[in-house]
Amino acid sequence: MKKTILITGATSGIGKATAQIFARNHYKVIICGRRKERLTELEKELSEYTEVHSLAFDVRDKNAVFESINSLPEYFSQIDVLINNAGNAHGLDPIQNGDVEDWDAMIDINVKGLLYVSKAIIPQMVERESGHIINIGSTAGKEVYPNGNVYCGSKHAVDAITQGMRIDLNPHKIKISGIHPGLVETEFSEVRFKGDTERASNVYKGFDPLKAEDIADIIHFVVSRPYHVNIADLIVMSTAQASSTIVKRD
Ligand code: NDP
Ligand code: 8X3
Repeated sequence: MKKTILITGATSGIGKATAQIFARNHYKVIICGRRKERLTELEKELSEYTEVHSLAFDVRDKNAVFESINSLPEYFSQIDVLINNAGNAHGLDPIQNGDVEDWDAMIDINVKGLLYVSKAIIPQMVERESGHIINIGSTAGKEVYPNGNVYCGSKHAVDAITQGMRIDLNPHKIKISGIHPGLVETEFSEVRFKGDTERASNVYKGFDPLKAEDIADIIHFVVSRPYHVNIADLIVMSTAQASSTIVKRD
């Protein structure tokens, strides 16, 4: 029987590449994000390989999260794998200059959004005593870099929540994995720098950054291990990167 995967943040970057690899590997795929036109386009593309269902909601909107997930047609309602990927950085400022709206966005999306989506799906996994949840953290969840303050805090929270999930869901036979990428060239920096494409592209200049497909490939590897193998925690960086701030550029 085909397994079903739900991916948040599938309209771009890591989430989109993850939807593509799982569709090609014949999972039923539920793609989520706010941008409906992108979901429609991706649904069309992936439908060549498998059955696809789109859910448009903002992970910050608790009611929308529960209503959307509870409204899934029966064919898609058993979720075997959840990829909590939706998230972004907003701003890169010293704490004293930080924008409170940016802080709200990062905590509400990266932390609370992840919790809402998990809360909507975990009960069915507990009932079935099976399932796999992968939380996309970051190297920013393993170390703190200058001006990263609240984004790093949000990803440290994801790391702690991932560990907590693993402990609490262990008796229920549910696998929990944390994947922590370094610099991946996606729309991430465009969002962080509020559409300043030049500043965004400079982040990835002079070295070979990770691509969304590199992370998607690793997510697929983690999910496709036999039941007794759980890759609990994984840090992935470009070879040019030694830490958040040490990158060998040309
Ligand atoms: P992108 O900006 O390319 O993708 C972000 C995705 O998150 C989009 O699909 C976006 O969809 C979705 N999203 C953002 N806000 C919301 C919201 N409020 N409600 C629902 N969906 C939302 O970035 P990446 O692919 O790089 O980022 C994916 C994850 O990887 C994030 O958690 C990020 O923190 C993490 N990460 C990224 C790294 C990088 O260097 N790129 C490195 C380490 C971790 P839409 O706008 O349509 O809602
Ligand atoms: C994204 C990686 O270093 O830009 O989480 O914070 S970094």
